[in-house]
Amino acid sequence: HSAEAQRTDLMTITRFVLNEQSKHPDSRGDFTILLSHIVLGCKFVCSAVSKAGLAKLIGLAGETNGEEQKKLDVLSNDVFIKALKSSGRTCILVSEEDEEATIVEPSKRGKYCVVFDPLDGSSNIDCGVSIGTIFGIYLVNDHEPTLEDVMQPGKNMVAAGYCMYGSSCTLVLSTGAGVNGFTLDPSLGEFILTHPDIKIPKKGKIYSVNEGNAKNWDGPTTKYVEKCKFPKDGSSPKSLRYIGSMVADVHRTLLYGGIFLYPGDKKSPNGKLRVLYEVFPMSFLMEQAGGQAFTGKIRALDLVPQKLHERSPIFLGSYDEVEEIKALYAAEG
Ligand code: AHM
Ligand code: MG
Repeated sequence: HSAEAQRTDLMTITRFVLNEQSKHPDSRGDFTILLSHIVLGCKFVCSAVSKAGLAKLIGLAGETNGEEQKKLDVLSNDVFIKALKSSGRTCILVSEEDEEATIVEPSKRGKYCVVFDPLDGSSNIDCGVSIGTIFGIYLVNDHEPTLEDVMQPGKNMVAAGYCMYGSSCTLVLSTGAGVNGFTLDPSLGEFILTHPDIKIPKKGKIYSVNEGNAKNWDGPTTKYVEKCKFPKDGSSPKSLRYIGSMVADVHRTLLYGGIFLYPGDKKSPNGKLRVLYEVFPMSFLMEQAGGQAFTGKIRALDLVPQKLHERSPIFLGSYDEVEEIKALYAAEG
C-alpha cells in the first residue's frame, strides 16, 4: 500500500521547496525559481560528467588531459553563470572559477547572491571518481548590490547545498530548517526526495583527512589523528576514508557520521578550502543536520570573509568529534 503511494505521489525538489516556502507569508516563489535554475545547472553537469569518459574515448573533448579537465570545469561554470543570470533572481555571483565576482546587469537583477564551486574535486575527474557542485545563497535587501553583500558570515546564508555526481546524482539542500536529500531519477529528469530530514550521528567511527600533510600539522590536529588511530580509552580505532572530493567526503560524513578535516599546516596556514563556497555551505549543512563546524579558532559560520577567495582550516562533522577537536585547541591556548 505505502509502496504504491510512494510511486504515485512524487515529492520532487520543486514541490518540496514550494511547500517549505509557502510557510513564509510574503513568499512570492522567487526562491523556488532560483532553485530550479540551480537544479538545471546540476542536471547539465551530471550529464556532462557522465559522458566525460566516453567523450575522451572517442575524442570529443580536448587533446590533452589537462585541457580536457579544464574544459569540464569551465563548461560547468558557464552553464551555472548563465542559468543563474537568466533566472532573473540573482544580483551577485561568486564562482571559484572566476577571479572577480559577477554583478548581474540591472534588467536581470533579483535579490539573491549565489556563491558556488561549479565542479569541485577536479583531480578526480579523469578517473571517474565522485565530484560535485557546492553552493550557498545570501539575500540582499533593496539596495544597489555591492561586494559587501557576499562578504558576510556564513550564518547569514538563507540556503546552502551541494550536488554529488557519484554512483547516483544526489542533491542535498538546507533552507535553514533541516537538511534534505534528493536523488535524480534519470527516467523522469527530476530530483525526488529520498533522504528526508538528514541528521548526522552524534558520534562517528570514521575520520577523513589528507594524511600526506601530517609532517606539517600543528599539535591539536596531530593529537586528534593519533587518538583516532591509537585510542587510549579502550575504544576501537576509527576507520580512515579519504576520497579527495570535498562533496563526496562530506556526504559520507553527513550520512555515516565522523569527521572531515582540512587543517591549516606549516606550509598552508589557512589550509586549502575556500571560505565562501566550500567551507560555509558545508558548515551550514552540518549545523542544520545537528553536527558542528570549527575553524580551529571559532565556529566556522561566524567567520567574516575579507577576500572573495579566502581559505580557512575546517573541522566538520559529528557533534562529539568536533567537540574533541575544540577541546584540543582550547588546551593549547
Ligand atoms: P579543487 O577546487 O582544486 O578541486 O580542490 C578542492 C578539493 C576538495 O574537493 C577536496 O576536499 C580537497 O581539494 C582535497 O585536497 P588534497 O588533494 O590536498 O587532499
Ligand atoms: Mg573547489
